[in-house]
Amino acid sequence: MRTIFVGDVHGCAAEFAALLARAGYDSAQDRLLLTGDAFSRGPDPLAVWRLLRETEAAMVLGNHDARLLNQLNALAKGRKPKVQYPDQDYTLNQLQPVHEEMLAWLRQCPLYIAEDAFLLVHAGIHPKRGLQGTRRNQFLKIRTWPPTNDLASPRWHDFYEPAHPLLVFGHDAPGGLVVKKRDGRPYLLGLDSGCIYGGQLSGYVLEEARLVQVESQQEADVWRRLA
Ligand SMILES: [Mn+2]
Repeated sequence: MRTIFVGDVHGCAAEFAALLARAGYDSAQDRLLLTGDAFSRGPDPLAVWRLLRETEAAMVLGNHDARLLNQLNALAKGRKPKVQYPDQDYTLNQLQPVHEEMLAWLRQCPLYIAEDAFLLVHAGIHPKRGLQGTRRNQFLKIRTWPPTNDLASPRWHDFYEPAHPLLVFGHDAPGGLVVKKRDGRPYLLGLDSGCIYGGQLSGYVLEEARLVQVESQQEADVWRRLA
């Protein structure tokens, strides 16, 4: 069995499918683990959903997924969901046929997945307090350390002392792909390489220590303008 990590898909279904092909994904032998933020913002969240279900992928909850979960919860209760930007209306409309099952699925997505060989989170962990000392909002949104909105600041992982064989995260498209190695093997992998902003979709095959990337088919900044 192989474990294939996939970075933040953000509704980029064609790139997701291309990445699986490039990684040689085989449903009989491989499992998929996603860094979260799979649906929001991009062109085809419904096709991403179908691919996720078809492959029985698992995912940690991202900040966009947490918001989508709140919105789907509101809709399920007959309330109007809180929508901040037009791209969120688009995502909700596209996902209309699967709102109910997606709500149930998102509810069971954890904030982290920890196994002997790796730790998977969406944004990161508290660099000093570690996994157990990380709060929900930090799992979902941490980027810089100390926490600030300044994208030029050092990242949480610049202060992280490796405590897991491999820590995989997403969320930080501005920071780009991060690969930190020890003894020739990655111990820290940031897989959000900004597919939705015209960058790449990144994945990693654990057993082969192999990074897999496909080019984005999105035009830079189209989806940023809607957000
Ligand atoms: Mn995110």
